[in-house]
Amino acid sequence: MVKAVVVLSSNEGVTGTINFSQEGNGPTTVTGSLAGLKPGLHGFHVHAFGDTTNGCMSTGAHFNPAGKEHGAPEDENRHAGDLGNVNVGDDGTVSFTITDNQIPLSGPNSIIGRAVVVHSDPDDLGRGGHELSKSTGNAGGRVACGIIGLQG
Ligand SMILES: *[C@@H]1O[C@H](CO)[C@@H](O)[C@H](O)[C@H]1NC(C)=O
Ligand SMILES: [Cu+2]
Ligand SMILES: [Zn+2]
Repeated sequence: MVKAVVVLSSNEGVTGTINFSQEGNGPTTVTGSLAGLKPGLHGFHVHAFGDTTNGCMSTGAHFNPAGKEHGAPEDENRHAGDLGNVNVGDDGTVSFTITDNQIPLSGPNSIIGRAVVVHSDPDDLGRGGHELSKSTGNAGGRVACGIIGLQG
């Protein structure tokens, strides 16, 4: 079992911790708990770089080792980092569990050392018809991010 954790940082009052675990070459389970977000959907992605020298902007684009277009988690044509949206309640919090096959914690496409980014707006999952739909899901600003680190 490989485990990883993200502690989010934010200039906008968002807090949260996200746990990752993977058994062998099986799917990765992601469990998270976030607070301080506006109610509704927020894009939730793995971005390419674990670099926050210029805040969340330094984490680069969505992790995309296969050179695909932006999409929904269930799409064949998606970035590996496309984990869809989290749905925040009226109290500004959300707890969620995601299971995904494209975000391994070991091997050449490992997400260890990359970053999780939470966005201000909904991810349109590539379907919004906006000029950014096929690259970012038009999910707006980066309100929180954190580096994915190995956990003991
Ligand atoms: C993450 O894992 C820690 C233990 O390693 C646990 O205390 C915490 O509740 C977990 N968080 C979530 C959101 O599952
Ligand atoms: Cu993103
Ligand atoms: Zn994407």
